[in-house]
Amino acid sequence: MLITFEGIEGCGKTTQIGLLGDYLTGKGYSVVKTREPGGTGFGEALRELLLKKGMNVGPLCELLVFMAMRAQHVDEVILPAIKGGKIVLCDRFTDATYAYQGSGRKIDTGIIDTLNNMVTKGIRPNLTILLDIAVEKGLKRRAASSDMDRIEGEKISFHQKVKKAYDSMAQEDPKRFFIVDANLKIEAVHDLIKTKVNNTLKSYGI
Ligand code: T5A
Repeated sequence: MLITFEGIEGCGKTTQIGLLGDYLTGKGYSVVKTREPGGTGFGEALRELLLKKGMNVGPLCELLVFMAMRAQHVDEVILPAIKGGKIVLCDRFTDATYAYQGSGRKIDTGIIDTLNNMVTKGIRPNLTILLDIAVEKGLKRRAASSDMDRIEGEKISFHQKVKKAYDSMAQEDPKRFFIVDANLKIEAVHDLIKTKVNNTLKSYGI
């Protein structure tokens, strides 16, 4: 079972993955919490370089590095965990590439499709939680917690394109996407996610 968390900067993914992970573990499930970019030793090391403020990284280079990291992440962490019957909670996955590199950097979707299919080996999220919040509000929250990185520091128009892409993907695939109002209090967001995840697990007989 693969559950991914997506949304713009500062939408609260990390907070909610932490809460959901604790909740599911408390219920006796075996849970793996992971993230992209990162999730492996190699990926976490590259994450730092890739997001470093001031680093000159072109769109194609950025895309290929994200994909290289995803290939390692799928092989080393995600596939083995799924095969082992675990619930994988992943902070960003394939949708982030369509939103950021596709919509934000204007890279052709066909190229992203091909690379995503190659590196994921056909793995698709069973459920994607999209935390929905206005760009300005997300960035404000993000800026209040720590320094902004290279991508977070992009212009507001970039982040608006990213949000628009997430909204379209969720509209096109309402079965997989669950949109949550991320303006609500942390506990209220958690409650909505908990209910949805419980129903999803039930529907899979887990
Ligand atoms: N990326 C990634 C791509 O471009 N392409 C790709 O293919 C992939 C996989 C790193 C970057 O990588 C890019 C996108 C990103 O720019 P990241 O790991 O998601 O991605 O970045 P992080 O810095 O870890 O995450 P964010 O900063 O965006 O934050 P989160 O995880 O969404 O939010 P969180 O939980 O850390 O919360 C932020 C602040 O808000 C508060 C929290 O306490 C915290 O202070 N908060 C709330 N406050 C009020 N009400 C609520 N409901 C709140 N929820 C959280």
